[in-house]
Amino acid sequence: MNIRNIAIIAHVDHGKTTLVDQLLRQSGTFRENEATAERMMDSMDQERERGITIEAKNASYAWKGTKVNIVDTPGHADFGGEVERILTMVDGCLLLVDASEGPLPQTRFVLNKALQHGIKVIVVINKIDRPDSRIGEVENEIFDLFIDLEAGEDQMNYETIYAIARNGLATTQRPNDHAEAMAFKGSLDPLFDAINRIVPPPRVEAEKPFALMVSNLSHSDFLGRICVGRIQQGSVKVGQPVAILGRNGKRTTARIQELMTYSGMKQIKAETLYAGDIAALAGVEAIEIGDTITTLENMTPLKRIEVDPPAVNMGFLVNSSPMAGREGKVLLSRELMLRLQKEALRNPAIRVEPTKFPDEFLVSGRGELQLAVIVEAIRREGFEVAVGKPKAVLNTVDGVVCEPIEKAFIDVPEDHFGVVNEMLCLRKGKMTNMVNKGSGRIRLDFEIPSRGLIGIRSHFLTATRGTGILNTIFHGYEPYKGDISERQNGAMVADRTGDTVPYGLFHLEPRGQLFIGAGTEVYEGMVIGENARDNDLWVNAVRTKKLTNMRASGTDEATTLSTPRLMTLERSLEWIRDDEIVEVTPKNVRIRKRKLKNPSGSREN
Ligand SMILES: Nc1nc2c(ncn2[C@@H]2O[C@H](COP(=O)(O)OP(=O)(O)OP(=O)(O)O)[C@@H](O)[C@H]2O)c(=O)[nH]1
Ligand SMILES: [Mg+2]
Repeated sequence: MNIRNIAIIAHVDHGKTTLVDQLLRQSGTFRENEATAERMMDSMDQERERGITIEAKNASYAWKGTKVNIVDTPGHADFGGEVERILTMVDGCLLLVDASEGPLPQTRFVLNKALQHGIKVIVVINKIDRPDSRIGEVENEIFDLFIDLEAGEDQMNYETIYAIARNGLATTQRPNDHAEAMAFKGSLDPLFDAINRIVPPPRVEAEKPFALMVSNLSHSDFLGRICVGRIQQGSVKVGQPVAILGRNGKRTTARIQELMTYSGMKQIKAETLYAGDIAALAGVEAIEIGDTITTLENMTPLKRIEVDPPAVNMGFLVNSSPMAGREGKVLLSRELMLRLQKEALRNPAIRVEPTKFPDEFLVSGRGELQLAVIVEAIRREGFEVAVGKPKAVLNTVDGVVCEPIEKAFIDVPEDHFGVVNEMLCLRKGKMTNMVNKGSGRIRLDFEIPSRGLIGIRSHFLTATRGTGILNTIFHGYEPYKGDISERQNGAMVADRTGDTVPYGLFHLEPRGQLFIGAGTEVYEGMVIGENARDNDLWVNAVRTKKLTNMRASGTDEATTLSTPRLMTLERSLEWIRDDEIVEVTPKNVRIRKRKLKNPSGSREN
């Protein structure tokens, strides 16, 4: 059988999932009633809600007698580790670039990885329907990017396709202007043909003993762990005994229970699979991404995948709040550890370590979003957990303490330059370049510690009224840049347990910004707002009006409260200090002091 294996890579939001969707549809992969939702590949709840792809996913379609395995990858920088391991399965990739935004940091990152792996690249300039598209310029920028990344002569001879993924259109002819792009009619046929023609068949060794490197792991309730990878050598049969070659020469054995291949978005059973195809296999439980599955005789593992080191970590704790267990099941120390280890097994960019406290584990990942996604997943499974402040992962190089630095690429209207510059400088950012595009917008490049970026996105959007664009990418380790001033304000903390009432909260409003409204159950040590001053303020949030036998003369005090500030998981993680943690249950996100007792012991009346 003719096979092609491709990945689809790009900066976040440039239209990868939309294009995969259309490729599957137009190749007749879905039956009539199957293709219901848009962007079917973004099948996880969190992906649908956040509108971004979080996990890479496999699918396949057939075109003119060739089976094309296609992997959709996430574009967000926090999930870059996924892209890297996916590239080990493919021989070609579609590099999608937005016709208006042009190549952005993640475009650079993924193209660099593709070039390093020697993968054939097809450039797809997408969204040519955008009124602000600038196709010619974007083409030049892509060309410069290839040069800059030192692409080889062969790699420089890439072909370019122009597309409107959303409408399922592709052409090899560059539209001369926007009107021409809009008048364009057709289908994705030129892209289908280009893939079959340009992407080489899998570079595999069919005569050698069976070997597959695990590029992805998933789980099925029926089959248990499922390993996904490309068969690099030989062939494999159901029932075959295999050896697993792990890290540091570790070797175990197992038997293949089930063998599957991709057909559309589904996995279908197969008896035998051959070199070149992407296989999903069950029966091997103890395995890590990067391990080689091979015959019992073969002792040579395939080259392991290495990914960029984690930049951010945070503590995951057993939920010990007074309300623990009321809204979900509390994960006990051992259960929490197993749950986190499962995450690390699926994702080589995640690391889990014990801490000096038995109830707390340190989880490291590429960025805060990646960690927040894990917290969110745990809570959706019905569990409770608590998490500490995200921090940069430090690294000692030649006796010097170093921290991860990111490059931040910013595009803002001129009049927001001041606020944005100040925001980044306060967070220890250093401007390395500034270009005035002459269009009323400027481009700024910064180098900034990863920890300076924690939570910056929401502030950035507010400061630029939603008009700014901020992209970041890992740059390297540099000596520690010194303390970044934390939150200036103290917390407002409940000094006793009870239900909040409008009367009690009304008296607290002048003293800061509340996070909760009336009728909320609070406990001693729970943070209910931000103090206007820099110290922590322990308050009585459940105070009720003293009853007297005298009738209040005339007007009662009006108790209309202003809207509390909604503290989502992400906002809370950014807001908290070291002595605070976030309690996450399936129903609520609460901020609390690590130590619940008021240190001064005094109570407000
Ligand atoms: N105007 C226009 N919008 C498009 C086109 N293709 C995709 N989009 C829109 O771009 C947005 C992002 O599309 P996705 O397919 O989710 O992008 P993605 O690259 O998969 O994003 P991540 O997986 O999060 O990196 C969606 O709102 C799409 O509707 C296009 O050709 N033209
Ligand atoms: Mg996507």
